Amino acid sequence: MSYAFLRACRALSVAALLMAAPSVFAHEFKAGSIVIDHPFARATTSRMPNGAAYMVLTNQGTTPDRLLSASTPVATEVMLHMNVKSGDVMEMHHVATLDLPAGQKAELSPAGAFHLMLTGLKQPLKLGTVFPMTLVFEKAGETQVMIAVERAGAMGPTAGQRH
Ligand SMILES: [Cu+2]
Repeated sequence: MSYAFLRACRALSVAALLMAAPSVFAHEFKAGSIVIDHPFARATTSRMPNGAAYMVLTNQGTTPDRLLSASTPVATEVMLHMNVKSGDVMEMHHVATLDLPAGQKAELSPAGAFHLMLTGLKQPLKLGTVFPMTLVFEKAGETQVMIAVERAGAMGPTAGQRH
């Protein structure tokens, strides 16, 4: 199936959407029975055309769901990528959807198998800012989350850290 890209908020300038993160940032979102925990991206420089976003998706419901697509005003496209080891080389493969089985957790992390690739960044992702991303789930529907831009090597929340 083709990957649907929603292009919301086109009328708003990208600069207006890159705002400073408030000091107390409730960094968990909910769409139906899907909990989206700590969505973050790594900071990029002006020479980097692409970025990546990570988050933990938990399906607290009793029926399976799927992440169908994602979009953000700060990039041309958001694609779900899977890291696949090919010999000694790690390749990124585009996958159409991410399964979210009932009662389970799907982790999109720098060390894990999946991430959301932001291609065609319209400006660098600046450390300490946040930007919106729309996630579309098969059953939970469409929801907007705020992605926190962390340092370039960020691996996500450290154990025990509250966010
Ligand atoms: Cu990728």
